[in-house]
Amino acid sequence: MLKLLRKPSLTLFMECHSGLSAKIAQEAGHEALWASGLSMSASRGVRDANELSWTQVVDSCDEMVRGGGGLPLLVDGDTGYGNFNNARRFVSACEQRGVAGVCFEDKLFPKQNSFVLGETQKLADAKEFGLKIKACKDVVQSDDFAVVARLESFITGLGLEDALQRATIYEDHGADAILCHSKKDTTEDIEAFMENWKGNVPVIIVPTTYINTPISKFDELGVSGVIWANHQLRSSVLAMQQVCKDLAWNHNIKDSPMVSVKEIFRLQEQDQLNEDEKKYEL
Ligand code: SPV
Ligand code: MG
Repeated sequence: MLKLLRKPSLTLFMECHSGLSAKIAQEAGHEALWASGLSMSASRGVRDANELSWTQVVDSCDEMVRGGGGLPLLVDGDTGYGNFNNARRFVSACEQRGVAGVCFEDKLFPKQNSFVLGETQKLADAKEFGLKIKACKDVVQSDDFAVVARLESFITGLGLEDALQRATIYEDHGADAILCHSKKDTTEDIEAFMENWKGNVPVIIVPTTYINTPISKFDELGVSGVIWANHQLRSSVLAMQQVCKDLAWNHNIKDSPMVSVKEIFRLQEQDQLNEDEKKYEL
């Protein structure tokens, strides 16, 4: 993943939350995947507030690594599920399962999603978070595995100065990349950060609220990675709500968007099993 983030052109990460969604992203031609905490939680019917255990997240990553057919997977590790020790155990478990990188945000456990209204969570002590990143880097085996430090300064209203100071501390403690998050509907925070930060590691952004910005603008600003953070989840919810209503109210699916059962079999590679049965069964 580090090679990918350090290349001159933008790396685009597509959200996934299951083996199936990872496969769909890979088939569409995406080059990298984002295992979204929001989507993994929502798809299991719980809040994005550390209601999923970290072993549930690791199990989901295992599915996504296999479903993504080799695409590098960056996993949303929230705040690291506790202190430096919990975070590094999570990193090791992810790396053992073929994950390509983990992102930790500088909030406190249990976290809340950054877009929750009225969210006033305090940030972690910057030095302590830096040491958490360092502890994670110290257990990573592969040179290409990325430990990403995510800044929540703009989300919590602390602003540019705090973001710049934190980014420098995190880079000094070995962060391979900085994820700069913003909830504005313009690129104002990201522009301010990119124009003022003097660090060297790649910067990743999550343009959920400023989704209509052309990606050429991110390139011009010097951003290295863009995460489309929740779009498979949101579009699938719409389709699921539609078909449930159609069947509940009209008892038919003539207007419901859906694929055939045959397409599901294709995505599951049923043909391969049929072939293998001929080979291995009497
Ligand atoms: C996620 O996808 O879970 C993220 C991005 O962390 S956000 O929802 O914007 O916090
Ligand atoms: Mg998240």
